[in-house]
Amino acid sequence: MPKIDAKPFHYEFGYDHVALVCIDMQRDFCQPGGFAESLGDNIQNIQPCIPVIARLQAAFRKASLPIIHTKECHKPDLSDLPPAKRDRGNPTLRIGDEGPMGRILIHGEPGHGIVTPLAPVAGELVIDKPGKGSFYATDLEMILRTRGIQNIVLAGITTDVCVHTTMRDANDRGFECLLLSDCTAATDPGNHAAALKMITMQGGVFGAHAPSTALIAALATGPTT
Ligand code: C5J
Repeated sequence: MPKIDAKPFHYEFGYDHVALVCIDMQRDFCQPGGFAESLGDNIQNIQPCIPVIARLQAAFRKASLPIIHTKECHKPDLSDLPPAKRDRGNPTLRIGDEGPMGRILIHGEPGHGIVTPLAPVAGELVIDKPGKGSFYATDLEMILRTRGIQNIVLAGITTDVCVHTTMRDANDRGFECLLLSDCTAATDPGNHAAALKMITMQGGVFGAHAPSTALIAALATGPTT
């Protein structure tokens, strides 16, 4: 069983029980004119993780291991968008408003799509989610349990919001989580660092974190080691 040098503990996983969950790598978060920019967030802080995640995805695909993608979005009639989410803050465009990439964070619009370098390939599951956590109002838990997944590797954005919420919810459900520090990003680098630090408290309260290098090397070696 491979052991990854992670913080605050070595992370072990079984090749038959691991899945990569790539969270919300959508144009609406990564590209100009989308949801993140409308909130005043600095998307330049999240763009550098795109090529690193692409290398990670390639390693999972080469090892024939599952990748699950999530996309944060809402129904065109906004029936799954509570005012507590839509009315938050003072953005230039709110969820559902028409922007340069179509309606902000709405299912089926160009902004809702995953950025081209990280696009899912045939056979990979894509989960639409209305919340921050990937388990809320989705089939993710059933999908993972049906496939015998016990180890979740987390990549995507943003570290401090949707990735952290997903990691916490996964830990509560008994999944062993590894967050990859160079395959995640926050619009505020200080929040990214804080999110990593929080993981290490209490001996790894939600799991562990590590850069992707050791995991990619382990995947390349394969299950015989
Ligand atoms: C946010 C996310 N920040 N994917 N979504 O609303 O982190």
